[in-house]
Amino acid sequence: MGEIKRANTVKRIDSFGGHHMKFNKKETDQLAVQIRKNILRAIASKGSGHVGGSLSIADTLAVLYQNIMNIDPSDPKKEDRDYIVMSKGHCGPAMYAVLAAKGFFKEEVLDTLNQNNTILPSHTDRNKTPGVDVTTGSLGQGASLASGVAFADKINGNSAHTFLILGDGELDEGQVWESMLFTAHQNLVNLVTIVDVNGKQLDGTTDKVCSLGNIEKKFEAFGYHVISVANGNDTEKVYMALQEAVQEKGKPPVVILHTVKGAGVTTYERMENCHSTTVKKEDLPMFYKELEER
Ligand SMILES: Cc1ncc(C[n+]2csc(CCOP(=O)(O)OP(=O)(O)O)c2C)c(N)n1
Repeated sequence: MGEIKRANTVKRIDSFGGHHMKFNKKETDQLAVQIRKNILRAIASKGSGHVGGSLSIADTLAVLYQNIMNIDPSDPKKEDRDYIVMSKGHCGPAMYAVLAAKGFFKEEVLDTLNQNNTILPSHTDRNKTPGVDVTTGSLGQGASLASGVAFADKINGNSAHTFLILGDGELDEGQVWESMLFTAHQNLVNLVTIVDVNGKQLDGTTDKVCSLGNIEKKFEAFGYHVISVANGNDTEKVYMALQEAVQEKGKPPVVILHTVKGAGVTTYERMENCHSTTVKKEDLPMFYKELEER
């Protein structure tokens, strides 16, 4: 964990994008389209992968990287950066898609997804990819890691935010609820939790596998400031929610996004199970066309 440590008392000045930048929906939607194309391209290079949960979180990643996060593609380790923890680490392709679109590395690298000696392993790994700060893949662990990063920042007086992305299926992990107890107990308002509620997990709907009940009420009961977004694939709605979250000073914020698994590509939206599936190279032009038109 040594490298995760930051210097003490790094203070954010006015460079924090989201607070001062006007939201440009067209630009953000264009980035979301590019992210989706990159996800499909990367997975097609391997033949199959985690399509559904990568596509459902694409709009949020566009908003975070375009409008909210303090990051610098030319200096991925800059000291006062915000951290992002893709706790549903199987959605590595979504992270690589946005990082490539933002220039952390060349888009051609996407074609090496999950191959030998790649810098883009199936699940996110902080030792391999520029822009990835936390290694994930074992569901639930990212939640504790994110709480730890935010706690360290609080102790050290750093004003950066940590953005934690959880899947709804991932909420079946007990470790998530332990980290929530801790986050509320330490009042980590610098930790912005985001839950991608696409209603499906690996082998069925979350209702069928292990019902979560009312996710909003559960977070509220744990002491969170709950922001629920009915259409979590609308960049403007997501932006407004994240703005509220980063400005929240009373309780740890959580943004609960109701999304569609496979969002943006009809073939995957309609598929009963698009969690991990094939993407054929020959279908890419058709998918790209749909993305540009929608
Ligand atoms: C501890 C652990 N158990 C099981 C798995 C296998 N697994 C990978 S993805 C997944 C489903 C996750 O569903 P969700 O969090 O809703 O992700 P999304 O639908 O957004 O892709 C499971 C069970 C895992 N990676 N880690």
